[in-house]
Amino acid sequence: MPRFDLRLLLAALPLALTACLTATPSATPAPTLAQVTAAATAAVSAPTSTAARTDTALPDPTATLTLEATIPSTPDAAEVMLERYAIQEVVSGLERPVVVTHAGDGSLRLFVVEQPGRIRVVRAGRLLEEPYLDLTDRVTDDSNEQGLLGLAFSPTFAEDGRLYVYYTAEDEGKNTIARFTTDPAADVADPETEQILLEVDDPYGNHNGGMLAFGPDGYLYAGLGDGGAGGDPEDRAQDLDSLLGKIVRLDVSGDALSIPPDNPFASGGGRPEIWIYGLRNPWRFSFDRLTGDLYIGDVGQNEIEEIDYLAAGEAAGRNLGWRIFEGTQPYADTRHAGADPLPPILEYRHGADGCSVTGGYVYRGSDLPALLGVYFYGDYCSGNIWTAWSDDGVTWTNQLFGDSELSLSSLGEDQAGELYFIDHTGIIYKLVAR
Ligand SMILES: [Ca+2]
Ligand SMILES: [Ca+2]
Repeated sequence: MPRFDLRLLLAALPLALTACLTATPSATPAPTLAQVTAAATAAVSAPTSTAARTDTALPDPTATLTLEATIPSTPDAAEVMLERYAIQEVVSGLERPVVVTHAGDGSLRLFVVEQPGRIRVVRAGRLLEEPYLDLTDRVTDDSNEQGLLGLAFSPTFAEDGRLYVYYTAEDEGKNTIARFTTDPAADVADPETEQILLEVDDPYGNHNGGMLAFGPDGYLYAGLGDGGAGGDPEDRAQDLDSLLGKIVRLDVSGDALSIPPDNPFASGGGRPEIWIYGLRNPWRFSFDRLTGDLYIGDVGQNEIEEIDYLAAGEAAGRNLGWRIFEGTQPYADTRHAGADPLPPILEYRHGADGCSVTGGYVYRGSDLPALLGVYFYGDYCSGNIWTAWSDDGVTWTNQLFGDSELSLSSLGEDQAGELYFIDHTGIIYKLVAR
């Protein structure tokens, strides 16, 4: 198969960060990656890391948080990285792919979501012609952020045959979460088995969220955008009576949807489905499959893209800031719904770095041991792929991994934890060693 080289931006972009040479990655990741990380010193403007974050940061919407970047100082890393890794084409010919995932059933199949409303199967490297599920009759993608946006298989799919999708409904553009049930071994599912679990009215065509993922607790998490337009005009992300601008946490283990009893507003104070709030458009988020930590890429307004991090057990009821803040910058003085906003761990400004963040995954595969524990994410507009890691969840090291030149709509994992990158133009790539 052809190889697609990761290429570093070696042009002399101004180094916009102030180096704060405090963090030397230790146990995680392994030393080989620590060498790779020095590429930032080769003049790439990597996203800034918010060193020394505390739970009480950003108490004052009129304040501006000072950022300090942590940039490793090992030289010649760009060469090391170029020698070690590449992204390799797995399958092409897809229509606007936005998800690649697995069913956890040992079948080694990859499932790819095409935004217009189809799920496709890749088996043994081959894209099956017949769609796994064709929902184009009920999905709208009239607006470029609408469509079939999310897919998650039940953690016990091999037994229960349940899968979950998130789409923009033909019916008034509602954000819709639905379950389908199928023979787990089949390569085609039946669209008539649909059971709609949650519908959320959506006033505008953009910011529709779309991520679905099961957490380590077995609950289904879904990311909803703030509804859209610009600047969250109805202040929904801070409104605890709205599901827009939230990540919700749902118990789908029974036949009907139910609310986990330990959801933060399960017994009042807001919609019981809410898990965290203050999000603008959490297009992609993921749980570290080893630690259960939550990573969110929250797409910014006009200036700042951000990555949020919530350690396992510390996420419930947190306010991630929007629209009081865009990244770490005050955006709009707004009603303060509850807890103090939690700042991002990483942010970057629109420009050469990109314009729309694509949250990714912590690498937990077996093919690339030097990358264990490293979070990969990127930007849709620039195609940049970055890595980030932390020993303590407080001080983060962030590093450009490469300029993929992809329209990077999503990252994905297979069952083994190997990483994939999706080019929205129709191609899936896998991260490989050279
Ligand atoms: Ca919307
Ligand atoms: Ca935020």
